[in-house]
Amino acid sequence: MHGHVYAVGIALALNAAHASRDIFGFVNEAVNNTLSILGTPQHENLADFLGGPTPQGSPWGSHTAKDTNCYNWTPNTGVTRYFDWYVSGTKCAPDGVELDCILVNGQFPGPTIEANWGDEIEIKVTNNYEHEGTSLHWHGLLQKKTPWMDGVPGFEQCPIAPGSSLTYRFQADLYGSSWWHAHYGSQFASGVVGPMIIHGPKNADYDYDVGPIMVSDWYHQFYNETIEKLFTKLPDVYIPRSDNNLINGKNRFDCEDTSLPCEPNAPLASFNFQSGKKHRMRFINPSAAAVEKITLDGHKFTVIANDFVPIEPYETDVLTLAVGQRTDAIVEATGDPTNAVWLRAYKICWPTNGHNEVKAAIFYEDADRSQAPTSQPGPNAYDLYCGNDPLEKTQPYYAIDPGEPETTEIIPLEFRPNATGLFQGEGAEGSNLLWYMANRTFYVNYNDPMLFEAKLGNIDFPYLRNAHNYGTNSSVRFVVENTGYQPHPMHLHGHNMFVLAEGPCVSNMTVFGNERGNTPHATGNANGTVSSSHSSGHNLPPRSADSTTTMPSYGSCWDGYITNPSNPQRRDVQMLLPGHYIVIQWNQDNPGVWPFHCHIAWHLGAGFVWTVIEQPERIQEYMPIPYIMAQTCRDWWAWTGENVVPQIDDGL
Ligand SMILES: *[C@@H]1O[C@H](CO)[C@@H](O)[C@H](O)[C@H]1NC(C)=O
Ligand SMILES: *[C@@H]1O[C@H](CO)[C@@H](O)[C@H](O)[C@H]1NC(C)=O
Ligand SMILES: *[C@@H]1O[C@H](CO)[C@@H](O)[C@H](O)[C@H]1NC(C)=O
Ligand SMILES: *[C@@H]1O[C@H](CO)[C@@H](O)[C@H](O)[C@H]1NC(C)=O
Ligand SMILES: *[C@@H]1O[C@H](CO)[C@@H](O)[C@H](O)[C@H]1NC(C)=O
Ligand SMILES: *[C@@H]1O[C@H](CO)[C@@H](O)[C@H](O)[C@H]1NC(C)=O
Ligand SMILES: [Cu+2]
Repeated sequence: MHGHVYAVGIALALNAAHASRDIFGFVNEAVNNTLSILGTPQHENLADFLGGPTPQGSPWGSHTAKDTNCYNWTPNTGVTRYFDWYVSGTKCAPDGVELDCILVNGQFPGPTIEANWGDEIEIKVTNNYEHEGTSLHWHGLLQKKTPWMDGVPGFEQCPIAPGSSLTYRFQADLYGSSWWHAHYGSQFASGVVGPMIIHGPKNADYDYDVGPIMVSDWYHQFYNETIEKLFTKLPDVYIPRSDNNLINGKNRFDCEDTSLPCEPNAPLASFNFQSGKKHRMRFINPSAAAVEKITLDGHKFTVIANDFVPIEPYETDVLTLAVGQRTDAIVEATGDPTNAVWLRAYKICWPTNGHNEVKAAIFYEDADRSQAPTSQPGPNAYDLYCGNDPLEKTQPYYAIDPGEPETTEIIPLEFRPNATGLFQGEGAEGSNLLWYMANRTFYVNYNDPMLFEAKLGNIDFPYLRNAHNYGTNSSVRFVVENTGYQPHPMHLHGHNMFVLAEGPCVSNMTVFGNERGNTPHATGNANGTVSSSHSSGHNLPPRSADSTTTMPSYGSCWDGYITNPSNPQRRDVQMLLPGHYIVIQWNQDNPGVWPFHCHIAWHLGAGFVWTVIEQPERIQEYMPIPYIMAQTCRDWWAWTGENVVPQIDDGL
């Protein structure tokens, strides 16, 4: 069976023979009440595509990954996949620690979207979370035919008011592995996430598709408390630390480390291997902040795709995923049929309270499933490097030469208080730290989506919208310069970015205050402990290295060298390391109003957003924004007429 839609009221048949104390991911409501079958024995391998044999052999006919430019061709399958989702506040306990969460259909991770390339996807989203609006974003899809369906509040829609629904409908315009998540506040850090698998042509052979493997940090604090503390008054600087690490929403916790209600022995995730066969594993990082290092004891990965971009396969023994990133890898089961080994994920590059490693069991077909694996970690299991694999290694399978851009922006980053006083957020009682991109920070207006204003011909947005009109330029290049000591996974909506170059921007001494490039608070150490003595009692006070004054002249970091100029890496999230720059570029082939932002929840919420206005004349003249989008605003305005929206953060 493939492609189930696990809707509300899912009843999971628990096999009584599977003892409830089995640690390997049997859905067990006593200790893990999140009703997700991901990473449990109930989850089955995925098919090559949904719906069985077709007259053309596949839903995309004879098109291959090698010969198809998916930025200008998409199959039209005529098939719609329907989903019915309810967002609600609930208790959940993925690792046995009971918390307030916001979940879709009571599941964590949320329901899987599975479709074929070119299918339509229709998702009715009802907001049953009584305290707040919400909106869902379909990460990595281009939304070329329906840019109003991208799900960013204040950009393409009003939030879905409590008690209201919005039916999203869009085409699966790229293929591969991805995720969906709330884009309202930082709701995604409290559970509003799930996988999205789009079947398309293969660029490598394998026997089994193991399906989505979501690897994420986990906080034992509800997201709005974290946000409120982030916006406390200087000189207090609050550093949100993650509490645990999860694979498909599963791990256990040492209950002595928490005062919250806690059940020990929550189940771990498990997956099945067949000896001698090749397995496709779809790794996704939906963390709030951490970089994940993923290894599989005694096995190698062959990387075949990054984000929604198939690449020329290469081998590695460790995968590095920053927030929002995905890697599809093939693992050959080289062990014998009785083997059982650990899949490991280790969270780095963000302060933690420990519990950095999560393990899931990989059982070969004849393994003793009652025993935990005893395999040992590989040499790179606890590697601390936050960056993605070198650009030389990650060549797209379908080559595109980006050419020279028509316009270029240099974007230096800063983390500093509002020089003139308060953050606009109503809840903030004084000056606090905000992110600035080229001296501009960001704050959204939920009530007035920018795409709708652009449709009316108004693109003269308030300063705090940080909006930049790239007009009819055929392509745009950004040089983003990070002189600070924090890493930033940079995400652009509506496009796959060409990643032309990356490299160091300033010396380790300037960024970190030492030549070794050590920064316990930013990159973590082997056990994730954060040194509080490092900087006068605070972990991350504003340091001079984060201020524009330390750079002699912006635009001086990149020497103009492009990696693989005729076919540079493309993806939708790229890691920008501390003290480094990245050079990205995209073709303006998708009229819309798109955010370019850091995907760390606690940075995204603190002003780290740049608004790209792409081809506004075409928005005004041609874009048929449907009536339901206006209705969502009317519902929102009605709700906010009677309820106060305490928007402390920038809204995204
Ligand atoms: C967080 O949300 C809950 C539910 O709306 C609310 O009761 C609580 O006051 C909020 N906390 C903060 C710090 O905003
Ligand atoms: C900075 O403070 C001023 C004065 O209080 C306020 O008008 C402005 O909106 C603030 N800027 C931001 C980005 O919050
Ligand atoms: C940054 O913006 C502020 C206004 O918000 C302005 O006063 C200041 O001169 C700008 N700084 C630079 C270096 O452009
Ligand atoms: C290209 O973008 C720049 C902003 O970087 C803008 O000033 C210019 O008007 C745009 N050119 C066209 C032809 O739209
Ligand atoms: C800076 O630190 C990094 C580690 O973060 C190290 O790899 C690099 O060699 C250092 N650079 C110099 C010039 O010492
Ligand atoms: C964790 O790291 C800190 C700082 O490097 C060190 O002082 C401490 O001993 C380490 N703890 C363990 C259990 O390794
Ligand atoms: Cu960031």
